[in-house]
Amino acid sequence: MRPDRVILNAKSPLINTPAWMALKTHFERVKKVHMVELFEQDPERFSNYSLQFNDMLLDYSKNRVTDETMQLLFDLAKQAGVEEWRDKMFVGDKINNTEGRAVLHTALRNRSEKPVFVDDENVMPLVDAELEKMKVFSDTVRNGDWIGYAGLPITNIVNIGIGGSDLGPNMVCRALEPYAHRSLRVHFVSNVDASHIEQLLRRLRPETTLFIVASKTFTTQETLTNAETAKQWFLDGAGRATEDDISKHFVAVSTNEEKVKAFGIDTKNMFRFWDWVGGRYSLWSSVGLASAIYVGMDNFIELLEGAHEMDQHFQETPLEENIPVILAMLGVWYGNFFDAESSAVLPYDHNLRMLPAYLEQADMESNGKSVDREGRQATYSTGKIIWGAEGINGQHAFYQLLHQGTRLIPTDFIASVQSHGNHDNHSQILASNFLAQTEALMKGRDIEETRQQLADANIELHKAENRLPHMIFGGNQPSNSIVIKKLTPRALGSLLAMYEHKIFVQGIVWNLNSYDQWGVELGKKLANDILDELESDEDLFEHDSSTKGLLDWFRDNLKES
Ligand code: G6Q
Repeated sequence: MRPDRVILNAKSPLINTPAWMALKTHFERVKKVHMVELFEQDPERFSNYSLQFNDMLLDYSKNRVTDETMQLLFDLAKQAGVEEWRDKMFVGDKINNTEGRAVLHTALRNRSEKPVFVDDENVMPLVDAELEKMKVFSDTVRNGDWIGYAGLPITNIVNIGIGGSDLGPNMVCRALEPYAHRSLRVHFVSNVDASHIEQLLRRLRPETTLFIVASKTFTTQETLTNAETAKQWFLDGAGRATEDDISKHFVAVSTNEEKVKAFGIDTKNMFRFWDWVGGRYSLWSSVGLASAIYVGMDNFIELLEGAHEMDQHFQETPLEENIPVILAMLGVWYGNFFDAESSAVLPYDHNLRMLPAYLEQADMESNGKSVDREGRQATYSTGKIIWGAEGINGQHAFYQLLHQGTRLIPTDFIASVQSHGNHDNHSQILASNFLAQTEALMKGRDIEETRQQLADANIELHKAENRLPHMIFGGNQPSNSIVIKKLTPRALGSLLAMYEHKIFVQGIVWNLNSYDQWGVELGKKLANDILDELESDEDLFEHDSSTKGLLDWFRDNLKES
């Protein structure tokens, strides 16, 4: 086996620090404790391990923790300087050290009067002006006053973007569907596979379609290719439309004015944001334009308000009662001490079905790093694999592994009590499944109980004994229950900000820069190099035999298509 190709001389010291070592010792003592015992020992466990924030309830009592565990985890957070780093983030210090940038998605939703400075400039007037521009534009489209080249109002909005310029607004539109304008439809095109845009365009008419080209850099190949295809479709399909009509059907969201102009979009149709907003943290900025049009600016502002309230909670609440901090430290506990590889997000609200995909990016792109802030090797696990799907569907699919697999998979169960649907019986069934699953994951089913159930079902003794080992559930699988009263724009804002801050805290504990993404940049560069080779049919770069073999296979078969 070849040795590691990357050998960094320095190692991050985290695992030798007092707080870490204290947790290690503690872990050895408590690792086998079953949650059933913890609940038996403390009849008040629910009230001791749950918190309320506005209309949100966090119950973290079904975790493999004691008071001592939590105290040691908070000690670790303090030792890592979570409070100091948090304060630096909110005041615009350039905590994204590899790119020399501030990290200020919180300024986008700063609903207080407080100024926020980047390089001595108060950015709040810029933020407010852009929000105002979004309001005017979204009102105009929603009221039917934005008239296309053929004299018709807009009925379909197509957001062309990828990654951070797609997942956030897409997820928000799905989550807030009940608030959507009834005669507007919104679509998201991200994949450069032509099937994506073609299948959509077949259903649309140029006269009534508005394209939002969303790209922070305005250099992303997939987005610009899709945008060019859309432009061509518009010009070809629109009959008497000319280049001048593009301004009625194409707007841009970007930080890069030059590139927007070069693409042919009038900069008066450009919505701005700034380099201190990371792509995956940008849904609060003008990247949220599609969602603002879809649900209306008032609801978009409510979303910001909800996030701002969570920002205040995160800033002002002691660590011991601080929801993002608690969730983050529980994640550290399982990832670094129990060696949990992944963590599942299981929303039971259908409208939150895109949340897992959104959080996959938010979390894994932020904390999927193996080098610490100072460039030293991280000798401990960092970001976990985040995955998930609608909880209720998962019960009929992958939950088997959660209940009886060999891995420890901590879960976030998310529910809204009051559905936007009109059938109460559905809500009760949904809630009962939610409650039953977290209970079963915690308690499991021991041998005696299982034997009794088999006897009650009149299963013959020898069959029952054969079946017995397969029907035992170990339990002790941790879960957080995050329950909101109703999925309103405000509640959604708080929920998303909660996860953003959880990710932040974990990044600080692991001493990472959560705000760069060199892995993504690598993908963009490599693809461009290989594209040159595909287009020119010449071998321009050295490749391993696998990549070369595949490249040739693609070349041969692309010629045929
Ligand atoms: C987000 C990432 C990445 C980015 C996309 C699109 O944090 O950097 O997902 O959002 O690559 O980039 P553009 O917005 O520049 O097109």
